[in-house]
Amino acid sequence: MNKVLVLHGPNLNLLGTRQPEVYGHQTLEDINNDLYQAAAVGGWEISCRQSNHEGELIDLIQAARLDGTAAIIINPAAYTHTSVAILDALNAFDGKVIEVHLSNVHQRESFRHHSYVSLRADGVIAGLGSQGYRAALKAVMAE
Ligand code: CA2
Repeated sequence: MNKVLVLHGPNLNLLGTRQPEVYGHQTLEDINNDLYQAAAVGGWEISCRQSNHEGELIDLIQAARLDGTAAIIINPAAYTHTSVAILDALNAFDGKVIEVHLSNVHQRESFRHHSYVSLRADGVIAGLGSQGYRAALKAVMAE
């Protein structure tokens, strides 16, 4: 069965509890449940993981290299703008990579305009809220 890994970076475990005007009202569990359902309908295996730790996200990306994962959908959160290490880990992954941001990072502070992960991503979705994850999964499953 085709396999996709969804990675959520730091602080995204707080979704739905604060700053709904920026990140929406859905919790991370709501988003993941929606993705599990859509993947099941499409016949894909899916794993959704969140971590507040850069090294743990890197370990998960490295594990995906070896377990037959076909694609990674990643919202690296603040690490988007800082992490060469996550970029390096993604560069060692052969499958498809889609970068997702809930907010339109280009409408926000200038430090959010640069993404290391975009150097590797096959596609980038920003500003569509939780629908961005669903769109990313649809693109992955269409391959
Ligand atoms: O728009 C996005 O998805 C971001 O990746 C979210 C990150 C931010 O650093 C990026 O620039 C853009 C922040 C995630 C923090 O999530 C929270 C959710 C609820 C309450 C507080 C933080």
